[in-house]
Amino acid sequence: MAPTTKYGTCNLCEAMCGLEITVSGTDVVSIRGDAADPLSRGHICPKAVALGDLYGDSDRLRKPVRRTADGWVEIGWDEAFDEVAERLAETRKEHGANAVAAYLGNPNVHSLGAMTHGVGLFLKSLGTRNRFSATSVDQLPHQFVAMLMYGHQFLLPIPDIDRTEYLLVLGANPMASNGSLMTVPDFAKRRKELRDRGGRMVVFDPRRTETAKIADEHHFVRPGTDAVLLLAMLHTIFDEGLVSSASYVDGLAEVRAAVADFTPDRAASVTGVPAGDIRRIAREFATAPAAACYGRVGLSTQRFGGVAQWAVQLMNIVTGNLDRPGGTMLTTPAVDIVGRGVIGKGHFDVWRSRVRGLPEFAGELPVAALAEEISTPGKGRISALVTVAGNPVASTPDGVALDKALGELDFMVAVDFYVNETTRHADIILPPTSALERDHYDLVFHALAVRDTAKFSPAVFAKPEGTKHEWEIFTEVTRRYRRRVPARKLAKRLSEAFLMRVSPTRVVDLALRAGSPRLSLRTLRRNPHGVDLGALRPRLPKRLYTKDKRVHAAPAELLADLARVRTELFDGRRQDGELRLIGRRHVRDNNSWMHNSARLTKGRPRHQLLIHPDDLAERGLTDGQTVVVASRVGKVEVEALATTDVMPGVVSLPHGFGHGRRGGVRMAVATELDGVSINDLTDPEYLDTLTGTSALNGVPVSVTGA
Ligand SMILES: Nc1nc2c(c(=O)[nH]1)N[C@H]1C(S)=C(S)[C@@H](COP(=O)(O)OP(=O)(O)OC[C@H]3O[C@@H](n4cnc5c(=O)[nH]c(N)nc54)[C@H](O)[C@@H]3O)O[C@H]1N2
Ligand SMILES: Nc1nc2c(c(=O)[nH]1)N[C@H]1C(S)=C(S)[C@@H](COP(=O)(O)OP(=O)(O)OC[C@H]3O[C@@H](n4cnc5c(=O)[nH]c(N)nc54)[C@H](O)[C@@H]3O)O[C@H]1N2
Ligand code: SF4
Ligand SMILES: [Mo]
Repeated sequence: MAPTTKYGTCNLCEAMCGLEITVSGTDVVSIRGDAADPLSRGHICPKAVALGDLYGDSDRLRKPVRRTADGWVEIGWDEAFDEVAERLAETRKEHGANAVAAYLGNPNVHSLGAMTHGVGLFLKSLGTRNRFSATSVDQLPHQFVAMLMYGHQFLLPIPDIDRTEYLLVLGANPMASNGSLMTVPDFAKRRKELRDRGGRMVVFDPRRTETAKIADEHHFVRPGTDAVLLLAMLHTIFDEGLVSSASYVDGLAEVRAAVADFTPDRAASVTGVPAGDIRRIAREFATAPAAACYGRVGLSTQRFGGVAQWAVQLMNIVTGNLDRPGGTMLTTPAVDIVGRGVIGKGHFDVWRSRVRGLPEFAGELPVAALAEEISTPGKGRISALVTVAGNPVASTPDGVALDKALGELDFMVAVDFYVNETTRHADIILPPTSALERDHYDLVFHALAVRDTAKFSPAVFAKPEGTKHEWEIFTEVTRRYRRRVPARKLAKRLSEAFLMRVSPTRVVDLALRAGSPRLSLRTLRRNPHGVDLGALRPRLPKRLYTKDKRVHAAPAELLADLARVRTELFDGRRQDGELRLIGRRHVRDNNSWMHNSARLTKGRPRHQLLIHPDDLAERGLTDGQTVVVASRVGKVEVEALATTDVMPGVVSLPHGFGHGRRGGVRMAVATELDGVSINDLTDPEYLDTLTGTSALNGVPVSVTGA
């Protein structure tokens, strides 16, 4: 068949790269970057090509399967839908709505149908307070702080990287991740443009990362101490009279008082960063023509994630960089998920988890509580679980305990196309089509991008016979479930009846037509590379969702949490020989789930424990040997790799390895890969206790010979 060219969007990470895909019949011939995409400008990373591998993967499920004593058996969709609806409704009838729990993984936000019909329709029908997601092992502190300061959990200021003169990066590695809560395809090129216009990039990270290596300055910082580092920078900015903040900001006097004892000298002993550097960088940041402070996963998934993200916002606010070109800015997306109420403002601690009493945020409980909510008997116990695009056994703390807990469920259904560490426990798996087989519009990441654009990408391939899209799966399960649950128990929202009748693509069309600028699917279909809506523009104070339309710089919850920072970091003593575990990402890995592509996994192994040579020597260990890494909850054996790229006292393992260690995972390439799961070491009790976010970084561990 003659090859044809199609244009698409990669949905694997947040960068939304434009793709030029050559296809022949139902085969992918090649995948390249789309040079005409106004946001990604031709950039792709190696994972884009693996979208073709995912599409062709023979381990990828296309039909529903049931787990039986003799293994997995394919069943018909009708039978699968009925059984799932019946078992969920039955559990609700017998034990109440909260006995059915749901866990939503990261790919939900990358899938249009999962957003509209999964989150928007199915989940609401379940009416459970036992909702969990990857949010509490990721960006929860960002949303928590945005809710308190700006009045809406999704008013997340984005670094205006294309115009900044000073980019201060903490706990993020965009050279590997391609940016997060900062959709920034081609970080390397934008970094180069920053340098070419005379700007600087400064990175704080316990590892000399790929991003650190192309920075003007990189400083090691002890894991979990960034809050103190940033508060000391704020101290300096107040101290030296460098504050210049907008008129709509309240609470700066309280902030000033609160940071008074966070002196650079004190911070130096806590963080390992010299006081002179803290003062100098604070000064440079405050006096740059335009500067943006950005902190990501390394800051949010640590003991003081809430305070650290608050301090990031304050850095931008007190220096007048919030809402300024080249500072941090809000987006103006064509589909305004904030303005249209698709994502609510957020709420906190309206209910708590049953066993440990952890607070909900925006309707979700911390996933660190999931295993105990299943394993602890009593009224209100979770006995049925729905997972959608999630692999919590590999991706949330204490995978061993969760793995065991999943085995104790009465019923589990997974909407997923792989049998992996988590879904192997499901009674039924409902597999959706893969990315190249479905329409795509990015509802979430357009709202987090460094430039306003809009793009609709129709499915590259027609849906193969006998397969279902995610939204079709959710519509069918919801229909059959609602039939089995008394109507008075179900939410009666107009939107739900409406969603039962329309496709996600139609939803996008309607939303585009209601937006500003007024677009439509027709316009976007005519512009397959995407429409450029321009650089980010000032939106404040109008865009604020606080009742008084003012920025609240000093929320009481965050001020109060400083007591915990002081107790643990000022007064706490580091133990001799103690090591702190941090994670890492690589451009060829994607959380825990893209390891079945031989193209991505081949080459130099990247599963090892990174450790400083001095720390190895101190323990009488040698480079390359197998070591035992132990934490409060678990133990793994893995090869050590000596490197001065990690700071002394810090060790690093990548997230999402170890697929072959548990048995029952049906991913032929992935299970052959060496490595262990870092989350067999992370601790469900090691939290940012303010927000309930797991502290996956900075976990105390020991390393000994095997
Ligand atoms: N120690 C440590 N742990 C971490 C992290 C860390 O840095 N260190 N990072 C955390 C972060 S930031 C995140 S976001 C979480 C991720 O945590 P999860 O989202 O729970 O895990 P993933 O590994 O992303 O698994 C995604 C699952 O979705 C399935 N899937 C992929 N695409 C689709 C699709 O289109 N539809 C459906 N229905 N299923 C699909 C895959 O088969 C896989 O089962 O992990 C967190 N865990
Ligand atoms: N290739 C690839 N891209 C991805 C993903 C992937 O798995 N692979 N995952 C996607 C997802 S779900 C997300 S959320 C984003 C995450 O995007 P990023 O946040 O950019 O990702 P990480 O590489 O985890 O960067 C976190 C950095 O924090 C550092 N760190 C750890 N602890 C601390 C600390 O206490 N203080 C400081 N200052 N730094 C610390 C780590 O060394 C690491 O370099 O990436 C997305 N993009
Ligand atoms: S950076 Fe890579 S994985 Fe991310 S969207 Fe672009 S091509 Fe896809
Ligand atoms: Mo994430």
